[in-house]
Amino acid sequence: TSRTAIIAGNWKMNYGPQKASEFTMEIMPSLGQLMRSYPRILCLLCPPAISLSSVREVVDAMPAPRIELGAQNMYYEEKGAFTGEIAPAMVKELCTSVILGHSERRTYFGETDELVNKKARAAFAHRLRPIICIGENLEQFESGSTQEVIRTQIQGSLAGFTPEQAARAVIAYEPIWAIGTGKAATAEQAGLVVHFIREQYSEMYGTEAGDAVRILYGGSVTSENIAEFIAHPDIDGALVGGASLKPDFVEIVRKTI
Ligand code: G2H
Repeated sequence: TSRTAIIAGNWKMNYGPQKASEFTMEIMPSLGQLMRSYPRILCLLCPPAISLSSVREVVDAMPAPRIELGAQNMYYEEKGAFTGEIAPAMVKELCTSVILGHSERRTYFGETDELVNKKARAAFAHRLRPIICIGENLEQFESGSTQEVIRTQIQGSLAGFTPEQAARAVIAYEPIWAIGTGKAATAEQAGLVVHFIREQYSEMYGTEAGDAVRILYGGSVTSENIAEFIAHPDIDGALVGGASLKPDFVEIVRKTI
């Protein structure tokens, strides 16, 4: 395919400014070398919002191509009385991308498809790349309603995009039962759902957008299993949680290229 791979490290609520800076310094030499050697991959570091500046400083000081920053969340309003939130323009100062609707946001903070959709529209308005997370939980998986759940999430979270916007968005398919559990989906399982997502996408936004959109797998990805996922023609990369906090993250990038 002509799609460039993406490996995104979602640090979740780990590493404050100091530790984030140290860890970035630790991985940048080997990560930078990989990125200089292989042009067809994009790497995203997504630390907690409070650590974005310190990671930005290290990345700027050790320049390497296509290593970009992403936020883990943001609000959709421009500014004002929204205590505790960060605005799209603030994210844009340091980041190219923003993770939206992660299952942890949906589960612990009540985010709905409607809210995720508002945030995604705000991301486009500020030329940020939204990484929109979808995925079924264990009960839905076991009752065989995965496709139905996925279809509803896609239609809700991605409603009203132009085909150009739709093509620029990134989708992360994260089966909730595989998140942080050490129990990754098989590449075959994940590949089937990712293929289904691409079909839905084509129906909504045309085959061009369906071909162009990058779809990532997320859920207990490590350097041990990344190759299987990448081998699937519909899977374009990974959203990595736990393993993105260790030098193993560089190994994941290495095995993607
Ligand atoms: C899924 C993933 C990253 P982990 O949440 O978003 O985390 O790799 O720890 O399962």
